[in-house]
Amino acid sequence: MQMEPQPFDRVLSSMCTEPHPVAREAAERFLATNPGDPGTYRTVSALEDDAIAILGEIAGLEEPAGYVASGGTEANVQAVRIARERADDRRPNVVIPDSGHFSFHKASDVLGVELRVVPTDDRHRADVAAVRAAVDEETALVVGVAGSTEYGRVDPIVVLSEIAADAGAMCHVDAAWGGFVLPFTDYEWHFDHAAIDSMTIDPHKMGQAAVPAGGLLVRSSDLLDELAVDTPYLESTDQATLTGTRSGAGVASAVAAMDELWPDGYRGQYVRSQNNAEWLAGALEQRGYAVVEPTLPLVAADIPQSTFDALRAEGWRLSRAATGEVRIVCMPHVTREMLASFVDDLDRLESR
Ligand code: 0PR
Repeated sequence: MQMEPQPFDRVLSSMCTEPHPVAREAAERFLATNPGDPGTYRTVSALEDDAIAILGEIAGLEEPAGYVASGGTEANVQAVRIARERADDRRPNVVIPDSGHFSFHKASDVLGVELRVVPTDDRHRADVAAVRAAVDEETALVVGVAGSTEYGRVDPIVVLSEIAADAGAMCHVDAAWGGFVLPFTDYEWHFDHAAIDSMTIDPHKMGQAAVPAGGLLVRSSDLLDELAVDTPYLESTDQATLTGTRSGAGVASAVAAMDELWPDGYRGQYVRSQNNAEWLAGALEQRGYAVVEPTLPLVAADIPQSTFDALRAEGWRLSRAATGEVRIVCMPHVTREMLASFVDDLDRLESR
């Protein structure tokens, strides 16, 4: 029996989306290639250079360096690994706001670094005073989030990077989700704006590439050397990625999507998504729900548990933030029509 994937028409909390048609086509074409062996799979290896060049342009990186990872988790783990390597023999700690993604907990487990999780302020952004207080001479890395998973908020990246620099620590920005919408906002989030050492920016989220396509960028290629291990029997001599064999489909689809959409296509999508988020926030507020204002295209709202359960039973794919709000991520597949139908269902269920 042939199985079909779940349709996107009621998916509201995911950070994945329908890949752009050109990305889907490129993924299929490169399905059997392995950029983990660039000596053999030369075309996809060249495409990876293109991917990093465009990601670098998006993120304001003058001399682009990095690689296409399996996702934001791998990119974040590797960023922590680079910082740990740079921190010499000290037992290092990583300072991160509580809005940081759970992949940093995996990094901490795997790499044996201490995670110092500090509170966010009333706007769900890293509390700068708390970050400053947590940083000490053993801090290897300060993490800022540019587009948080739960509320889509952007930390004060410039200040965080200054705190890091003052402490002799590195600064990592997690723009896994936000990286493809932030270029069209006034936020200061990228390499040109601050002393950032590394960044996660995922084509397989708002970038409309096929999974798996995460992005790790580093300020200079010597930072990648911290990750490199020798690969004696391959034509290439070392490998900086965490995975060995990896998907050429992700790499090729990332390039196809970015070639097609950067910048105008992404700008148009940002405008549509942001308008949708603001429309939904307004509709929910009108109905008396407490809403976290969508500063990026992500709406969080206090919807009672019984309604949440009823909506899920109707097929809406929804999840909650740690503090309970329902999250609606306005990904490219989330149209105004879909949101209107969601609000209709909400009205019908609430009036029962
Ligand atoms: N950094 C941030 C800010 C993220 O939001 C995420 C994932 C990651 C890193 C990790 O990225 P990968 O999942 O690519 O490794 N945020 C979503 C989340 O955890 C991922 C997700 C995607 C969840 C699709 C569900 C889903 O259907 O909620």
